[in-house]
Amino acid sequence: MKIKVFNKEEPLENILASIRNDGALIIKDLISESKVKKIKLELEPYLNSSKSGQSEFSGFNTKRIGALIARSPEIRDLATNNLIKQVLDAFLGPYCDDYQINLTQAVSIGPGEKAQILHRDRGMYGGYIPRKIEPLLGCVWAITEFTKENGATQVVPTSHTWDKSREPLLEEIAYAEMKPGSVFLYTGTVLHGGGVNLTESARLGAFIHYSLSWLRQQENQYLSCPTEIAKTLDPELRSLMGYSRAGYVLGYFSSPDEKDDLELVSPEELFGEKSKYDNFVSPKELVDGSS
Ligand SMILES: O=C(O)CCC(=O)C(=O)O
Ligand SMILES: [Fe+2]
Repeated sequence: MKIKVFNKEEPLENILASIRNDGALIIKDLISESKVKKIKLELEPYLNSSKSGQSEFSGFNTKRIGALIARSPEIRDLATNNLIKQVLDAFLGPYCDDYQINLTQAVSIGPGEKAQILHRDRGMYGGYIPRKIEPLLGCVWAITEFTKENGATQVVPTSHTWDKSREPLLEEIAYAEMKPGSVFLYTGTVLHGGGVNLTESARLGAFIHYSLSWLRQQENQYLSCPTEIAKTLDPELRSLMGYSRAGYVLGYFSSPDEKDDLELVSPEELFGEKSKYDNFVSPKELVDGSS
């Protein structure tokens, strides 16, 4: 099977049809080569000082680092890319009032790495979410080239519609082969996994995953990017990271310091902003909105 590859000028409805039908797609050249080089330079010190994985799932020859928003200023505008947001609005929008960043992770698959077991990322929620709800969309930004030989993500198009017990045939597995600056999008339900790396150099991808904002985030954004850094960020990005109220009550806080006079308020107040939900829900809407 093959993954569909689109230019960034492709009409949105074709991109959406492909994510809905196949569960995965590639958008070519969404960021420039010079931007990719800058991201690589920002990530390198952290990758150089990190150890390889300690489990079969993480990969014994694979390095993973998080906190990409805090560590890589060049990555920040990838998280709020307009085209990606349009896809998220249409794809996750039906299941939530808002979506959020679920994780940021650079994955460097080193020489000699074996193929990762094919899995559905929604598995982290332990089967509590019915299939009719799609909880996640993953974006993998290629920082090096992705080839079948160097560990390009394996993905099984259409497997998001399969029964959980169905296993793919070899010829049903596709590979997210792409040049640096392209991005691979895949749903939380499609089968995928890191590829085998038979080459002498590492395959590097910057993962930004999004989830429904009523779900627990996989990477704790408040610890990975504490308030001192968050206050320097673009408000839209900060809100996507979870420094925002999600709906009527989710995510409010009180300051532990009584001098602050912040009691049951939206995180936005920390940064002198208002939550879009401040005047949003009438008592009737609240009652009607329950499932
Ligand atoms: O590195 C990759 O291409 C995929 C990694 C992955 O799917 C995971 O770690 O959950
Ligand atoms: Fe995965």
